[in-house]
Amino acid sequence: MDELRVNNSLIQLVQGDITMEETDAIVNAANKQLSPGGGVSGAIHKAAGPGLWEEAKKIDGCDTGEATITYGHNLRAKYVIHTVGPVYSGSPEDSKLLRSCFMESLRLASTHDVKTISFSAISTGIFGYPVPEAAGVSLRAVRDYLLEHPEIQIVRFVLFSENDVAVFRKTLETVEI
Ligand code: AR6
Repeated sequence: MDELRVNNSLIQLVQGDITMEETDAIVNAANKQLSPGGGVSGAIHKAAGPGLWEEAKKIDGCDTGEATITYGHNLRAKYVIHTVGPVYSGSPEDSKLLRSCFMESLRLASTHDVKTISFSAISTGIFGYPVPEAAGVSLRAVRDYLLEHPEIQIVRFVLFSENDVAVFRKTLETVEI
């Protein structure tokens, strides 16, 4: 497994299906309505069962760059943290919003006693964020958070494709502690 130690915490990269993760929380690349949708969100809702949407629809949506939390229902993870990534536009605002997705998700993790958390590659599918750019923003955001928050022990990126793992691995090698 590819990993980087940040003080006593670990950033890990794995290839796989995030719905199978046994971390305390998994992070969904959600839409603003928190509805099932497609991509990883559709897969998470399918695996979690209808209770997830029942719970999520009572929340008043989620803005881009923000995050909200529900239970994991039929998933192994206790919680699903839903964050809405930016639709890639090529403007400097994209990276600010993507960084905010990670910071807000991790803040929710800390306040819910989540010690291990798995992220999908937010915004890099339907929302069109180029993977090399997203990898840099995402990995640096997590590194920065872990430097200040030792209570989070493991942050795992669960990437769907072998190519995404290769891109994240190359980027992880450039992240300084
Ligand atoms: N496990 C891990 N990663 C996955 C899985 C899975 N089971 N399935 C897909 N991916 P996307 P976005 C990867 O499009 O770009 C939805 O409809 C996928 O290969 O799911 O933030 C929402 O409702 C890609 O690398 O998220 C929103 O409307 C990554 O997850 C919109 O899409 C993210 O791709 C969000 O778009």
